[in-house]
Amino acid sequence: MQNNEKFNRVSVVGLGYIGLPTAAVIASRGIDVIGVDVSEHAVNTINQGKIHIVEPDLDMLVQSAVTTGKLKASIEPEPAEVFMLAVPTPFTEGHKPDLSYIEAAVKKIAGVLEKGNMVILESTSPVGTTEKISQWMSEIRADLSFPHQHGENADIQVAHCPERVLPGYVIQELVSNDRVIGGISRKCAERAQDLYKTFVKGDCLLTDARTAEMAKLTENSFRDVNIAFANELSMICDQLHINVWELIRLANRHPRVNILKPGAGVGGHCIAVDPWFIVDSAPERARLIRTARQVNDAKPGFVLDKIRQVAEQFKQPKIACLGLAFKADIDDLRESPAVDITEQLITENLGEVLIVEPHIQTLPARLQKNNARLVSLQDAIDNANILVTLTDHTVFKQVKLNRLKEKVIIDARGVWEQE
Ligand code: SAJ
Repeated sequence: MQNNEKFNRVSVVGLGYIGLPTAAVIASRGIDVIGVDVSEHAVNTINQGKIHIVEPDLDMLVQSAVTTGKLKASIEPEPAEVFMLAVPTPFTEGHKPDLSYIEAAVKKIAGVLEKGNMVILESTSPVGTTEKISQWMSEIRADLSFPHQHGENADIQVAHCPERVLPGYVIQELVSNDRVIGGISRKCAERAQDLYKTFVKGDCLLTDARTAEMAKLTENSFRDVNIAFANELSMICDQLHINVWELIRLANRHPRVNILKPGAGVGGHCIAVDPWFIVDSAPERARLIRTARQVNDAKPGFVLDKIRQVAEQFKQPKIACLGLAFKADIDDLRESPAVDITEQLITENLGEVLIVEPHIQTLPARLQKNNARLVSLQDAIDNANILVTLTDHTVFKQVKLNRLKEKVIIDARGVWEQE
């Protein structure tokens, strides 16, 4: 069903990994989109039809949306029928959610709001945030009515529709994934659904705002808890001298068992963050979720200990760290346990650190030290004494195992484990 006629102008606030693809996809449906961001660099880049982040197929989509005049970026907000907020929600000291980006975005758009507009929060947020947004706006715009006070009769609709796209597949998943849409009132959810139906092929599932907030946190906590189970198993198996990869392969042959993969730790800005929002809201109850976070956060330290142990066998070892990205086949180094492990090795000066990351051209500043260099996979295999897999990039899996015979291997990602 095409509902484009219902929306002429949509504003997306925050033009990062979620906001920019969302803006471009909506623009591709023929709706005028005005993207707002605090970064002049991002705004200028987008207005030239280019992109400032890496995501497959996004460049072409943005270029065409800008060329046809459907997408425009700006520092300052402009009037629109819908405002979609896609700004970061990190945590501060003590794993407390930091809502300052949302608050700043809300204050920014409040001035241009008009009766009949809708505000949709896309950022992953603690339970209660959508209601807070309605509250913040009502404090600034006493001339308008909001749904936390006036329900179905409010001038402004406010809803939460958490993003759930997987980095690397964003353009595809933005369209194909089902969406959970939570309104402060039913009318808010229904109006938001009208917008999502213009570009989503998956189902739109309506609920209240609090349940939608919790649904997103639950999805990522589910994954975190399951990865923690795999990581804990890997550490138990190490102690018991059992090959964890073989063990998981065998256990997964049970029809109702599906264990995930152990790794060097859980990275990215979602799975390692979102469970803390649940813990913060219900600290007494969220025991399993908290423990899972702690288990996953402890895994990089375990991998480091393994490297220290084997490094002792050498006078001045060459240690190859394979992969810096937080997961396979992407270039995103943010919140990556692989970067933390590599940095620690460099700082401890255990030997020369050869870094292989095929998706980058230069090392991040924190790794640019005399005892470290970015090398090719070939160079690492030829020259390192110890090889550590920190990311399971496909290119690493293609290495012929007979080339690794003379090496000490710490395969934290199971890259070279075979059936
Ligand atoms: N990881 C493992 N073992 C596994 C699976 C993942 O160690 O078996 C690690 C990865 O290496 C990585 C981390 O977990 O370091 C997270 O990777 P991921 O692929 O599980 O997830 P993200 O962070 O890229 O994206 C997640 C997705 N959520 C779920 O799959 C439930 C995505 O759909 C969300 O939209 C995204 O978080 C988000 O923005 O919240």
